[in-house]
Order: sequence, then C-alpha cells, then structure tokens
Amino acid sequence: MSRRSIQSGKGKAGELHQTSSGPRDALTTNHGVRISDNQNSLRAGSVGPTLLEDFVLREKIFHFDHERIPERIVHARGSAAHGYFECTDAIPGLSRASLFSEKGKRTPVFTRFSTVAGGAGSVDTPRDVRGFAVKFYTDEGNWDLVGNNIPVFFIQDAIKFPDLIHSVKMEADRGFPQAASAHDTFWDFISLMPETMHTMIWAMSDRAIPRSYRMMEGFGVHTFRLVNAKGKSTFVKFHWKPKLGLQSLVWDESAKLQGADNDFHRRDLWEAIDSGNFPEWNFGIQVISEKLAEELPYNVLDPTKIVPEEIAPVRIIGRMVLDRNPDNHFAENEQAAFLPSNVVPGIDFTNDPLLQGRLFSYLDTQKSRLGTTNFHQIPINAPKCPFANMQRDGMMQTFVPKGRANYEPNTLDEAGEAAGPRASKEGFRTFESNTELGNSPTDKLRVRDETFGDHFSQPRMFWHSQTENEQAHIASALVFELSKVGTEHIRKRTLSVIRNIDHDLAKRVADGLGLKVPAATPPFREPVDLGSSDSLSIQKNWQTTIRGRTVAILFAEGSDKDAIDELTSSIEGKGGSVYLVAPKVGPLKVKGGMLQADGQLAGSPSPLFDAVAMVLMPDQVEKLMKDSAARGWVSDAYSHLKAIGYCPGSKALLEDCGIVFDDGIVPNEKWAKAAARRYWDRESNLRDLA
Ligand code: HDE
Repeated sequence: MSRRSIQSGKGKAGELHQTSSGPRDALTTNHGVRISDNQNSLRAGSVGPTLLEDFVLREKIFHFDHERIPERIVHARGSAAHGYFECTDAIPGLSRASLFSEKGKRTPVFTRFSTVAGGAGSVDTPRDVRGFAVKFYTDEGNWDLVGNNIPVFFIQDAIKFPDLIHSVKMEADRGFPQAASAHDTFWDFISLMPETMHTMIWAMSDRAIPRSYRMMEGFGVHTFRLVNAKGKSTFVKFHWKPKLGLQSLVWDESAKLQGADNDFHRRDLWEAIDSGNFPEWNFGIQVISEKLAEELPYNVLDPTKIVPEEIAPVRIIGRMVLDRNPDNHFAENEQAAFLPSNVVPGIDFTNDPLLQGRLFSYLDTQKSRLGTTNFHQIPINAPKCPFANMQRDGMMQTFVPKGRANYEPNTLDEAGEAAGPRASKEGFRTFESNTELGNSPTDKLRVRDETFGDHFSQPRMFWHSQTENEQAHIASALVFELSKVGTEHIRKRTLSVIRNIDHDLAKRVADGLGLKVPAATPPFREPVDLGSSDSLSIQKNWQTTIRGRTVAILFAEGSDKDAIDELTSSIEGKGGSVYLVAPKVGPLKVKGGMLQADGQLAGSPSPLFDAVAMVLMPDQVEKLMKDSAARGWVSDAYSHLKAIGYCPGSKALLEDCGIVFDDGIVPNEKWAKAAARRYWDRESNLRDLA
C-alpha cells in the first residue's frame, strides 16, 4: 500500500508531520484502532437498521461531513508546487536579508498560482489576473511575496478592495456569472473609478489569458524597501521572469479550453514537474533611488503605476525552480496561508496605501478560513527555522510547548537561555523614517495625495507599447466584455473613460459595439505622453522555442509508424513533448507495428496543444472529412494561429477545411521547426483586426 494512501498518527506527542510510522498493513481509525471491515456498517441484523454504536462508521462520516473549509474570498482556485530559490548575485549592500547574502545560497519555497474571481472549482483559463504567491522559508523566518502576473493593481487604497471584488464576483442577486469580468457590475464599478484604467487595460490584454503558469511573469506590484545592515533603505520592485519566455493563448482558444480541460493550467504545472521539466524563473529587482523617486511624474507608492524597465532596469539576483508537486492538495495548497506581513530582517514595507491594508487583511482572513490563530503550526505554513515566543493555546494547538513559564521576562524557563528567549538585536527592526516623498507623519488625513492623480498616462503607454495584433486583442476583449454588459449607460460611460487612454482605442471599441464615441470624462489630471516600453508587450518578449510546449500528432489505423516516430523524436530532441491523438485509443495496427494513442480525437481537441501534425493515409482522411471532431481539430489549430504539419495523404483534409496555406502550414519534415512559434500574420485573414 502506498505511503500516501493511509493516514496514521503514531508519532511522538507534539510531532508536526504525521508520517506513516504506524501500521502500514491495515486501515485504522483516527485513534489508531485497526479496522476489520471497511465495506459494511454495523447493523441490527443483516437487513436491520444501523447502530449508533458503530464508531467506525460515525467517525468516517463525521470527518467527511467537515472536509470543506471556506474557500479564499479571492484567489480561491490555485495550483501550487514546492521548490527552491537560489541567490545568484548577493546584495548585502542593499539588504541584510539572509536569503540574499551569498551567491549560491538556496532557500526552500512553496509557490501558489491562482485566478482571482472564480471559486475553487472554477476553470483555469478565464480572462483574469493571475496570483503569483511565493513563500520563502528563510533561515530567518518566512518571507511571503504575494504578487500577481500583472505589475499594477486596480485600486490605490485598500478601502476600495471589497467594492472591487464584490463588483467582479458573480452578481449579488443572481449568482452569476462565475469567473468572468464580462458583466454589468464590474464595468459599472470600473467606469466610475478612473484609477482602475491601467490595470483594466492589462487585464484586457493577452496577459490575462496566459498559456501556462510556467510562461508568465510575476510582480510584487507594490514598491517595497530593502534595508541593509547599516539601516539604509532602498525602494525596490520585485520581478519574476519565466525562463520559457512569455506566452499567451488567443481568446477563442482560452474559451474552448474551458470545455476541453477545466484544469488546463493545473495539469500543465503538475505534468511539467512530474516529468522532470522543472519550471524556472529569474528573480530580479528594480532599484529605485530616492532621486529617481522624486523625479518621476507620479508617486512610486501608487500601486497603479509601474516604473518602466527602460528607466530602472531589472537586476537579476536569483532564480526559482519548482521541482516537487504537493503530496496533498488540501494539506498544502488549500491550507497555505500567505501573508504580505511576513517579512524578514532586510525587507520592509512602504507607505503604499494598498500594501498597508493588505498587512491586516491576510492575517485576518486566515482565522476565518483555517479556523484558528494557530494556522502557523500547519506544516505548510510553519517556518523551517526555530521559533519561540509566549503565544500559547487556542484551537488546534498542535505543538506541545514545554516549561512552566509562558510569559517574558521570566527566570523559570528551562529551555533556552536562563531568563527565557529574549528579543534580539538581530531581529526585525522597522525602518523608522516616515517622511519620504513629502509625507508629514503628524497629519491624520482621509485624503488621496495629488501625486496619485494621473490615471491615464500609463495605460496610454501600455497601449502604445503593444504590437498591432496585441492592440487588436485589447480592442476585441473590450468589445466582448462590454457586449455582455446589458446596461447601456455603463457601456457609454466606459467608452468615455477609455477615450482618455486613446481615441483610436475608444473608436474601435465603439465601432465594435455599434455606438458613437461619447465625449471624454474630464480627467483629474491631463495625461502626458510617456512613450512606449518594449517590456510591456508579450509578443516582443516571446521565445521561438518548442521547449516546454506540448504538440499533438493525429494518426489512425494504417498510419506510418516510422513517420510518427521520426516526428516525435524531432520534437523531443528540441525539448518539447508529443501527445498522440487518434480516432480510437487502441492499441491500433499501424504500418510497422502497433501503436497506442494518448488521447481519443473528440476528447483531445487541438486547443490543448501548441502545434499539431497529421500522419494519415488517404482512406483515413476520407473518413475524417466527415468527422466534426477532426474538422474542428484542424480548423481550431488554424484559427488559433498554430503550426500544422501535414503528410501527402492528409493535405486533402486541410484543403477540405478551407485552410489557406501560409508559413505555418508545412510538410511534416519542416514541422518541428515551424512548431516553435505562432503565426500572428495569419490573424488578419481570420478576424477583423480593426
Ligand atoms: Fe490579495 N487577498 N488583497 N492581492 N491576494 C487574498 O488572502 C487583499 C492584492 C493576492 O495563493 C486573500 O489568504 C486586500 C494585491 C494573491 O493563497 C485576502 C487587498 C495583490 C492572493 C486578500 C488585496 C494581491 C491573495 C484571500 C487590497 C498583488 C492569493 C485569501 C488592499 C500584489 C494567495 C487569502 C494564495 C489573497 C486581500 C490586493 C495578490 C482576502 C484587502 C495588490 C496572489 O486576504
């Protein structure tokens, strides 16, 4: 029996990890009593009523009845993995944090990616921001960098967060739509809050439909501070850059994936790690000197703003490798509690008003989700370094603190130093100055600083940084979203706000909706021209590679095995994976032997793959021409801009499906090379990009 399939608890009192040190040959109750029959409950007679006495049944059902905990109010659906962070460039001059102290030093991490709006059981590929939360188990305590895949946030002040989330979640009266921003309440709120415009345009871009968690960037969003051993503070922004480059889906593909595989991203992450293709990111910092912070025309404490990489380059100081899947989804993914307030000496907060609110919210929510203030004792949350304090008792106290004294100072504690553990000079010290960027620490004001008042220059810069296709995707996303908004004044108001970003964008969206461009809403501050930044575009940062991608080969009975093997090894040789698809899973008789498919055609539609090829005989093609799954397979691959490889026999299927041959539609011999990218030029033949 596998170690994972039984839970036994014959550990020492106070031991945290309940491993299988108990009997492995039999099921037991939670209290360690061996069970003789797990198929039948205890009855009064063979057809009589069940007896209350049956503690085996009662315990099992009792436990089952309470297996669910409240899901996260946001970011409920997530996928996670273990790994490590390695410092590649030590920065003791900037931070005294021990994880950055030495080149080559490794720190264990647990990383959770998530969608924001949908429930825990919702789909993986809606249009949404993605969470990117990393728990570093450093030797000086846990540091949680709880970021997103978009570097800015919708709102500037934590007090607006409940409003934002209420507006995007399913509507209050009807309970739908699930996991979607395309509805009235979201756009009602967005169009009334111009500060949302920067994140809105990112969320309408391809950033919000990533191909894989492994192919998206991560950002700490807020400006943080690093503090060195001398107490000097430096503003920084944190960045994760995927080694596989950035890659997104196209919208129709992401929508179809919601039917083809609800777990597309979860499965992708799991399978990559399971097969030894460990996802990896570089970790970098943008150092923002005080001088730069003063000079910028906006406030670096405003979370709706980026600092372009052209102005403050990203300095790579580490890398993260995820190399181990969780053993248990609930114990690790569900019970993981990330807290932006978890910082270590050398890393500190700034006065960003959104960050300040988060410092309260995450601690608070864990009590409601995990039910106890002792959630830090759950293995996934517990620090891996020693910890000691006088916090005691409470529900689910699983550690067994020793000693007579539970107060400090004391002279009775036998563990540790004579007078019990004490605060130490090495401990975390809050950076003391509160007067940066013009702040006056004596005022108590409910105001928004004027330097937070430009809501349109950066969305405009984002728009101007995109390729033509990417701009078209943003315009189409807005048309799609607003077409789902039933209330006309919300559509019009959104257009009048978008006009401040760019007139052409507003016109394209208005045309798509069949409306006229309304007058612009007067902005609080007139936008200025900030130019463009290539790092904001996905297509400009795309990697032409098959590494880490999955492609499919369609074959059928009678196909040529040698041709399939050759294609497979050419893809695998370049670091990609191959999935064999056939009308029947088989084993099927093919020319040269027998072959088993990985998936059946109707159950393995082409949105699941990065490129497709066909190895078919003319008689099979005749049959497949009449099969809607085969036609959809080919047509979707074409309209999702993927490379399609064909053999002489299968060319007729492409022609029959109305495929127009271009650089991406190639004979199989050229397919492994062609499959390394998507064919954006094709898009104008398929959709109106105006
Ligand atoms: Fe969160 N957020 N958030 N958020 N957030 C939560 O904490 C909150 C914000 C982010 O994988 C909750 O444990 C407030 C920004 C991620 O477990 C909750 C505000 C960013 C995750 C919460 C924000 C994030 C959360 C829900 C405005 C990017 C998932 C469950 C002040 C920098 C972490 C939980 C995981 C989760 C509150 C804004 C990212 C309710 C009040 C900005 C990745 O505490």
